[in-house]
Amino acid sequence: MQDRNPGNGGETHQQATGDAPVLTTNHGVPISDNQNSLKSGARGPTLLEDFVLREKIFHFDHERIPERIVHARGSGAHGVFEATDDVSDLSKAAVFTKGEKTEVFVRFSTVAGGAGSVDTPRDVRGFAVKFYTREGNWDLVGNNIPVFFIQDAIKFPDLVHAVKMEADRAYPQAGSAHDTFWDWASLMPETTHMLMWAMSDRTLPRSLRTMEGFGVHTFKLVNDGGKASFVKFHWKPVLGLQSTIWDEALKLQAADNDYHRRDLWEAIDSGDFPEWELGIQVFDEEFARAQPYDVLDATKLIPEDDVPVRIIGKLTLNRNPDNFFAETEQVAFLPTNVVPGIDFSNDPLLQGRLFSYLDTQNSRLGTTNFHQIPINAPRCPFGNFQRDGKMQTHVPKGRANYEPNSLAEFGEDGGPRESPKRGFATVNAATGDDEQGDKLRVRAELFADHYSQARLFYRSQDAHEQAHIASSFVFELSKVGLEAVRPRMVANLRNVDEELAQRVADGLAIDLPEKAEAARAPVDMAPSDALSIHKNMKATLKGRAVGILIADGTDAGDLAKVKDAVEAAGAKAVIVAPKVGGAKLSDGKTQKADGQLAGSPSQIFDAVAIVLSEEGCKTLCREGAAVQFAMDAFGHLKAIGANEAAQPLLDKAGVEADDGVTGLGEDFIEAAKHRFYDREPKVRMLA
Ligand code: HDE
Repeated sequence: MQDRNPGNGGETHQQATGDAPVLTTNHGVPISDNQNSLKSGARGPTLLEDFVLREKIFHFDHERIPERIVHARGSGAHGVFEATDDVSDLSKAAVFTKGEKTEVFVRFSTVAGGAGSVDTPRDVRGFAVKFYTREGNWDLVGNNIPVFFIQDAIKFPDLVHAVKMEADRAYPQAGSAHDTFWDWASLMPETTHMLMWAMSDRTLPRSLRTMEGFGVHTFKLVNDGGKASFVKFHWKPVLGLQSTIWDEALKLQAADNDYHRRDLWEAIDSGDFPEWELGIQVFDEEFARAQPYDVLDATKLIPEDDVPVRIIGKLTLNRNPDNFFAETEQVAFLPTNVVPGIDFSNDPLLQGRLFSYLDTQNSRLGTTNFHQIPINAPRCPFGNFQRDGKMQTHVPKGRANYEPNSLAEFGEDGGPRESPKRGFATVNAATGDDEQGDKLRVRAELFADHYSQARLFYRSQDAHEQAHIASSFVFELSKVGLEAVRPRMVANLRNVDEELAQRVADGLAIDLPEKAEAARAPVDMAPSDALSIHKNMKATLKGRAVGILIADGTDAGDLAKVKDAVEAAGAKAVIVAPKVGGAKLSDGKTQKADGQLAGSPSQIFDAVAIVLSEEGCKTLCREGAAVQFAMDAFGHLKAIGANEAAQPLLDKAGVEADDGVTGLGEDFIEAAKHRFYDREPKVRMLA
């Protein structure tokens, strides 16, 4: 008989792990050896009869399920939603009862990349919330941008095919800067408004915790009396808005593929729970009819200046998933999941979504019973006469699998019954979107205005944001190989803003093309501060991270002072040193590092402090990663606090004096709450 691997398997293993439960097969048979397959002789063939081996490999071979066709890359978290205002005059939904707490699961995502792609491409972010309400699940499946690329669901497959990696070459991954996307977008003027958002820093969020969320479509709220109002949903991050800039986002891709996933996980893990306020914009038919846009058109928003956002609740994410696959991967969001008190509008994009999401879960999760998977199952009691199907886990008792039945009269369980009083009833009140007419493949008249709100968005940005938008168009269109696409896109932009079009044309070094003919002449709308990131940032260090670069000889007192001040202001202080084991400080003690310099570049921080001795600075001036650390912090418009001895490193990195370059005192803590956009023309040519 051959020996087992010494120290592994069998009784010795069980003894070594104390009270650990016995490893079994999927069918409960105890396993004696999890290290060696069954062979005919030590050097002989493996035997087919080894059911332990076969089951293990069989299961492993099928571990992957099809990834989402869009939004494949995502990160999730559990939390709670608390209703904070009384809106019973607007909606009868229990989830909105003041004081009501509802369990939620949220999944954030990028759109274009595969499940393994990076967290920080220029891309729209998904913001999907499943509310497990006591009247069933409500899924608000939104994005971090309040409008969308297209107006009608029939164009969705074209959009997705155009933006994802090109069909023959399978690149680029997770990016829109390529031929097929811009070929298609430049032929589709209705994309223009969304393109303005996509080319802004909205698609480069600093953290999932510092971005807004939007339900996008117009929905309806319905009160107890059956009265319906139109509504748009908004998520406002308590930390305020915060975005990176393009060069930083590019470098983040190299520094940390999982930048957003890690940030979300670590924030929750450390008890720094991410929070958003839920807001609503409510309006009626009369308002809707008076606007120069159609409220059923998902390429249009409702300016907050016209209909202010009313805050009605708070979302807190307070628990990381126990298992990524079981929860974040298997969660199935359905825009069809509404509850009594919330209803759809006739937005033709929303109407298409109502089919797509249910359908896709069957191919993704492989069964119509996906609602039984724990992350998808309602937390309230649920039951009906749907039966059987693949992976059925419920065991319904009795004969009642049809309705009506009179089995209860014979002492049997007759099963559940419909409830006209409590049940969901589609709202039938006139709300301005329930028109009917001939069967036509058309769009409503105002849908033809593709430029007014794109103009509104551009003109609502500050000068720095406008420069970023123009530069993003230049960057993306410069990646396009089909040259005719560039002037075609600029021709559309002339309808948005002549100055923007000229900047993009100059950036591409092309002549300004003829203006594209607009299907409907754009109108001027009053600029809105709510559309700008810069006007909605908060001067705070809460939720942010400050990197503190040290080396051998760093003054222990100086380091302690800056670290304490950063932490007192609510930020995470992350010590970076050339060696992860730490640096020897002036007091002879070793200070451990949280990150090694080469793996902790300054782009992963919101601000940096550099605390060096003269000797330490001399050494770091010969270390490219240290010079780059300071150079990138400066280039990414961040605050840099440094002591005098660190000056040679700043000089070598080309750091110039400005309001964002400070000593290590209070002035640094103040500066670290900001980005220094005025610095940008010094460090890069923008369009
Ligand atoms: Fe989606 N979308 N979508 N979408 N979408 C999916 O559903 C679809 C649209 C959004 O974290 C898919 O379960 C169509 C708008 C998010 O699991 C799929 C149309 C908005 C997520 C699908 C749209 C979204 C998805 C892929 C045009 C913002 C990720 C896997 C009619 C309001 C949810 C899945 C998660 C996912 C279809 C347009 C947001 C294929 C047909 C507009 C956040 O069903």
